[in-house]
Amino acid sequence: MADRGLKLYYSHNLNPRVAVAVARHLKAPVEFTRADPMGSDKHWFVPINPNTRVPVLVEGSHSLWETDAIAMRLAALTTPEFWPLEHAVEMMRWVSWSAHHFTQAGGTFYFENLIVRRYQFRPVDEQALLSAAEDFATHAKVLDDTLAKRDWLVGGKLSYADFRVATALPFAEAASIPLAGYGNIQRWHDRLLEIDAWREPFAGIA
Ligand SMILES: N[C@@H](CCC(=O)N[C@@H](CS)C(=O)NCC(=O)O)C(=O)O
Repeated sequence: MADRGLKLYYSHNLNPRVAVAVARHLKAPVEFTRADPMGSDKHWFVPINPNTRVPVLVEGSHSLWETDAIAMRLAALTTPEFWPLEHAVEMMRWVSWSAHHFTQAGGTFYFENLIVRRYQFRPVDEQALLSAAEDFATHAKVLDDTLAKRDWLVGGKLSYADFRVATALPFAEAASIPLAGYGNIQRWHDRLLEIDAWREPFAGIA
């Protein structure tokens, strides 16, 4: 693939972690640039992402934000089977379910137990954690039951759906995400952790 001057802005948080893992797994020819979009880089970040969030994929004069859109673009450029268009509806189902249910719940543990505790800009919201625990239990059962019957979520092989649904799981231990008892999820995530790009997306970069 010709060098398109792709630049991926990232931090080590949940969503940019997924985008970096995708880029590395697909061996996309991106230049990785660590950024602090809500802090020291805010003044120049707004034009490339008015939401002041990472990840952002800059391609020439075009900037693309949202992890899912970036993953779709990188797959289209390098490895279309990672976002299989013949399974577009199933892909959409799991990407949406991750955002609205499973990673929504897991992300609350990440935010309250890691980010809020680290930066101490407010007390930990214990009510939010209780509510997330309830949601997590509901949705983890759905995923665990699904994974009882298959190794990967869509089309019988690894795809972006697996990366996206697993967004919060690399932080499960540190963020106290209540994964115990979901053996199928744990075995599936162990399979993901065998992939270098998923296990160590930031190896060798800032
Ligand atoms: N919906 C966006 C969410 C992006 C987002 O919330 N990014 C957070 C990290 S998870 C961020 O930029 N936080 C500031 C930082 O990491 O420096 C996506 O899926 O890409």
